[in-house]
Amino acid sequence: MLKTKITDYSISKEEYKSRCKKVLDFISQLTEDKSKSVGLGKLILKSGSEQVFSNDVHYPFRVNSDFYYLTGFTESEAVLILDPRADNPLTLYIKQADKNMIIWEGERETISSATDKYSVDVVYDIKDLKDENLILDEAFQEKILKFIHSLRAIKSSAELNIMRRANEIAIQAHSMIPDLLCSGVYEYEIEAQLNNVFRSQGANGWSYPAIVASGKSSCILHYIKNNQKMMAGDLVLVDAGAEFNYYASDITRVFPVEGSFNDEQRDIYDLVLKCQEEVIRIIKAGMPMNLLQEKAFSVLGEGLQDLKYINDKNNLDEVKKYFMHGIGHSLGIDVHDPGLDRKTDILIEGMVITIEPGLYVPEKAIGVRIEDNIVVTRSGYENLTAGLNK
Ligand SMILES: [Mn+2]
Repeated sequence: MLKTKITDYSISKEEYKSRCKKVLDFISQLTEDKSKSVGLGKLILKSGSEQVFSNDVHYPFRVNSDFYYLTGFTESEAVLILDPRADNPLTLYIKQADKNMIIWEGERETISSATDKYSVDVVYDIKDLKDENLILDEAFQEKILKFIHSLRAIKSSAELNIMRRANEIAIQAHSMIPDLLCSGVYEYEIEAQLNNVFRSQGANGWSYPAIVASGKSSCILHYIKNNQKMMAGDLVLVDAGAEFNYYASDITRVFPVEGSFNDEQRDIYDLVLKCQEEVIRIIKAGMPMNLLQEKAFSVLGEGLQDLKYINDKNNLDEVKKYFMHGIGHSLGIDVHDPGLDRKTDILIEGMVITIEPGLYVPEKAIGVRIEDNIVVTRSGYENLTAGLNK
């Protein structure tokens, strides 16, 4: 059996409270000069509803990410209202279980348990929420959500601890892969082993469906069929991460299915690795995100020209034929976390981003992407994925 580490990865009530306070202050600022028309002046957030898998079976419920960020509350059918002008600015409405639900699904939070546990001012039953309290002004809501996303982009030390653990679990899963690979093994067998480690280490599960893509499929960016038999001579691209305490990890590695890379595979792999290392090296607070993308284009362009894949390293269209996606994205409660614009934003201390250059040559069945998760610090970076070979 795999041993599970026992450590406190919770986020304090005070931290949730201070997140909500920032949002309340922001709403107050926005509404200072405005009329008190209905729907303006408050944020209404829903935790989400269960989704049907088939007939009367549901997918496991996963709470809305903004709702989780502000409350830590994870049950369905709840509503959070942030209204700085109300007597109770933070109000949580929850769906309590009736006798029948307790028999089939077990306990849910009650008014009293939720009042104890969550840092809101008051908790009511969802049945007491009047429809007129749900009228909202979409444009106003969007502004508040954008502000929440800017908060979410910068991680606290408690969040970073959770994300370190999400990475540790994913590293443990990825580390097993080389021993499992040989000709005749199916891609889904690797997927199964990854999910096994995620769950047995206490993660919620995957943070996105694992990509196990061998041969030509390694060039399909979001391949999730994972149903091919892997063959000697193929390479396999594995892009998989765990969600731990609602925070994602997102790691990609590429391996030869049997033996070692052939020369063409090796050339591409070495170039992507060189690019990733050079991009990571220049990360620090104050660095514009688009310079990371430009750095990747320049390293890959030069390498592709040397390898005679392209004629002109400065012709971006030629480079983009082989590297057609972004260098990375913000990572957090969502695997593609909001709050960081790749074209315009500047890195800030406490942001967590992925760095994932790739090169894809379908005609040679070579798809290589190498992806680590990086915390931006004042003077540089912390690589959360440093413990995994590449
Ligand atoms: Mn990614």
